[in-house]
Amino acid sequence: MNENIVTLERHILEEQRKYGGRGDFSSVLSQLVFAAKIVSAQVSKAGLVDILGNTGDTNIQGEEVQKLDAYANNVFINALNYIGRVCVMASEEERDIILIPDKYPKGEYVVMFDPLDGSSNVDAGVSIGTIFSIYRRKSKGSGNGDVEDCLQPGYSQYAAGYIIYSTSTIFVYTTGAGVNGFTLDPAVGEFILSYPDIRIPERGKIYSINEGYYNYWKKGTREYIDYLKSDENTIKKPYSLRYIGSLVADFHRNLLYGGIFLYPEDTKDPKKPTGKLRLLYEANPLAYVVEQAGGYASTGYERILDIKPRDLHQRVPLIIGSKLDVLEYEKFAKRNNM
Ligand code: AHM
Ligand code: MG
Repeated sequence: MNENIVTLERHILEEQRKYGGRGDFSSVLSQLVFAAKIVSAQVSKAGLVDILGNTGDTNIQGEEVQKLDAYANNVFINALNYIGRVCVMASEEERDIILIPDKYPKGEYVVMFDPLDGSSNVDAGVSIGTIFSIYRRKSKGSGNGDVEDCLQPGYSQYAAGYIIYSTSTIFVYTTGAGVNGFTLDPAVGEFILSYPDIRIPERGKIYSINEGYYNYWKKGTREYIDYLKSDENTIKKPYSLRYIGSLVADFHRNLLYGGIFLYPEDTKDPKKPTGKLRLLYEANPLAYVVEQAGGYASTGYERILDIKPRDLHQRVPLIIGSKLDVLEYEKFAKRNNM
């Protein structure tokens, strides 16, 4: 074997040696890697559910088949709850915080995740992903953590990342010292370093937004999108529109090639006037990744990582990607959206 091949496990180990510690954090990360492999295997069989047994139905072995997002949620919870390193979890799929069962010891870390983002795309075989965010606990003692441990601002994140289930499965993460991506080699079941030290171009050529909502956006957002396509835009023209409708996939492409992803606030659903995406499970972890890669994430008015969360399922406008593009959007938003 080529001695320069860096597996994700090796990377985790080398980081631990570099920064010291008892390996508690490494074991949280290793369990996320393990869960990612399980979910990846299941996602790759997604097109067969109609044949092997559908959601809510029983399959040919007489077992109930779970929806893929509920399945992924259970995989991540069960991979993390017994290791004695986690004190509390939260998931986009669960209304309340997830406590560690009494029989297991509790640890120092808080883990939050969106177990399967973009799952409405599953039936069409479109890329989907998992997004995760890790914090140190704030609560005292060695018992369960609480909701305040989960409501820390994004700048306090200890680590964050995502897994994209696509033509290949890719695990991208940061611990605050750059961003690295690893591709799963299905033949040996290992993630191999394939995108070392990812840097997002300062300016991109891609914009990603659900333009069908144009009439529901605020004025500043409409002006910004008009501007990208107009002759006034002398910086980089034309921008290409790329929108998969699967956040992890749209984000990952823009991270590699440069670009801006926008899910701004709109008036489409008066119950969700602040956009659709969740601060804790989607915006914060991706904001941490993008900043570590040299990009920026904003609501249009303020830095995502500076927001003090109020509740577990809070939604925020999310504008994220190449730094100069996001800063330019902010100018339009601050002028005409507020
Ligand atoms: P989900 O968490 O219910 O899967 O929804 C999040 C998804 C994102 O992946 C994607 O960016 C967005 O919803 C697309 O929404 P829309 O169809 O409104 O453009
Ligand atoms: Mg989601």
